[in-house]
This record gives sequence, C-alpha cells and structure tokens, in this order.
Amino acid sequence: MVEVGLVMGSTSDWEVMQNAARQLQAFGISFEARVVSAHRTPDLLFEYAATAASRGLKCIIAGAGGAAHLPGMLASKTALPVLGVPVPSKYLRGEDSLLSIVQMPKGIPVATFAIGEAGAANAALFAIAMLATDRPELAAKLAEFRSVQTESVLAMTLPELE
Ligand code: RP5
Repeated sequence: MVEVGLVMGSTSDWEVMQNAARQLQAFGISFEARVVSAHRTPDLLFEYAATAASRGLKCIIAGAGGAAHLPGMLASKTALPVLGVPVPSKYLRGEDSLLSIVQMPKGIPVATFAIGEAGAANAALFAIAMLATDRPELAAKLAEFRSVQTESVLAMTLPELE
C-alpha cells in the first residue's frame, strides 16, 4: 500500500522534488509521485485530497512554486498532515513560494520546509520520522542515517591555508 503521496504542481518541479523521492526510496517507503496542479487541475486536486486518507496515505508532501497554493488547498480537503515544499521560481527565486506556503491562516496548517532541494529532502525525512513513531525498524534506520551523517561531519577536515 502506498504510504506517502508526493505531489507537485508541474513537471518542472520534479528536479527539486525528486530529492524527496530519493530519500523516501532510500528508506524503503512506498510513495506515489504525481503532478496535481491547484490552478490547472483543481478538480483533480480536490479528488486527490478527498480520497487520500481512504486510500491509505499517511501524509502528503506537496511541492509548488510561485503562487504556491497546492499544499494549502490539499490541506483544506484532507486531515492528513501536509508537508509543503517551496520550489524555486524564476523571478523571485522561491521566496514567493515560501511565503505562499508558510503563511497559512489559522486553522489549516501546512508544515513548511526550506526552499528547494534541502526542503524536499527534509520533508521526506520528516515524513519518515512521523512514520517511524510506531515502526521500530524504521526508527532504527533513521537513527543509523543520522549517525552516518554525524560521523561524516566529524571526519571532515579543512584545507590548508593558501
Ligand atoms: C506552479 O507553477 C508549479 O508548481 C511550478 O513551480 C510553477 C511553474 O509551472 P510551469 O509553468 O513550469 O508548468 O504551479
């Protein structure tokens, strides 16, 4: 059964959002990647969000750029946690996407991550952390991931002065 919905407003978001896909894949999380646009395919958006919980999804990671209302609109139609990823935009470099996603009015939350690749990867890690709360084997994998990351930073050295 698919556990995580990974949706984005356009195929042009995939370059960024595949950082979430890679992370989910690395942890063996089943996910579906789909293009669902708030303004170009609003009926699909409603249907996707309205049926997400009954299809067994545990959360939705949604990436969008510009007037990025996809995560907020999804959150308005499902009680599942929605994790929003601001995708960099052409003219405002994703600051527009970030503000669109993070500034949800009180009552309908969207967990908002950093602009771009780091945000996409972290949204996936956050989804994994949520799933791991009642799955000890997944929690162990996450602990191992963090420990490897810590070791790699501890092993870093700086270059000699030039
Ligand atoms: C948003 O508009 C998408 O999420 C994308 O980031 C942005 C541009 O879409 P395209 O014009 O590249 O399809 O809906």
